[in-house]
Amino acid sequence: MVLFSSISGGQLHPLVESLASVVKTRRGQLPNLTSLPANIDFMEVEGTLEGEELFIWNEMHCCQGLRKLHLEIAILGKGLQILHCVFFPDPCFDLPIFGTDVVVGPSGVSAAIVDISPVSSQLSSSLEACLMNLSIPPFQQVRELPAWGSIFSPFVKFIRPSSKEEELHFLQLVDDYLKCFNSELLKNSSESSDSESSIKRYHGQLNYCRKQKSNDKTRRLLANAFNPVWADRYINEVLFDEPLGL
Ligand code: BLA
Repeated sequence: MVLFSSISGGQLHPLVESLASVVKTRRGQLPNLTSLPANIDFMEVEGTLEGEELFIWNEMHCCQGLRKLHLEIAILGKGLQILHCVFFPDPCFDLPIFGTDVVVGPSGVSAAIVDISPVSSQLSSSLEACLMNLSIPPFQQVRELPAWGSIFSPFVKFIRPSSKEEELHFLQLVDDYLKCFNSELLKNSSESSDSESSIKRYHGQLNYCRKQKSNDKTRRLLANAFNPVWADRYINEVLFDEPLGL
């Protein structure tokens, strides 16, 4: 975190800072939370893009029911900040994938997305009921999902917040989604790895990872800041590594 202040002039965008804190608080409520051993190559990364310094900072955990909880903040000079967070389930548990991504450019937040994405045909009825009960604020600028966005659930929110108030509404929404996700996790238990449903969820998670990897905007930014080979390794090994075979 020390490096952040030297690179970004000490200024994390308030939405990035508050979102990281929401994720950390909800993450801290999960059972048997443990840090994953750091891959030193990748946990803290520095590069340059068009003369500006790029810094990436990662946290990786696992807990009961989740094979990987990833929280990342990337800062490019004064112009660009990204918060990226995905909770990947252990396919033996009947759990979906939680994901949120916020991209802040020179003129403010350009993209804010949150979803609880199914890894089998649909979300469980208890999770659907929880999400359906939330009050969804009326965001003014709803963005269109790219073609690979078919992995997201009907509850996906992809917006460009048009005011500080909408940024706070988005923050509240992420917290609400995490609350639903956590309560689903707490009542879940493991099924055998050779059960038909575990195998289906494994393939569902594989599909999620492969579709996310086709997001050219992420790849382009990383390839420009570092190089294309490094970008592919980072995407395959850190951002969207595939679950180990069952
Ligand atoms: C878009 N992702 C983007 C954009 C950039 C990145 C620069 C374009 C912003 C815009 O269109 O306004 C870059 N995102 C990154 C980088 C990282 C990152 C470099 O996370 C990490 C180092 N992306 C995710 C996850 C989701 C996601 C978990 O990583 C959703 C849960 C979604 N990002 C997502 C979507 C877009 C996007 C849907 C818009 C893509 C498009 O419009 O084509």
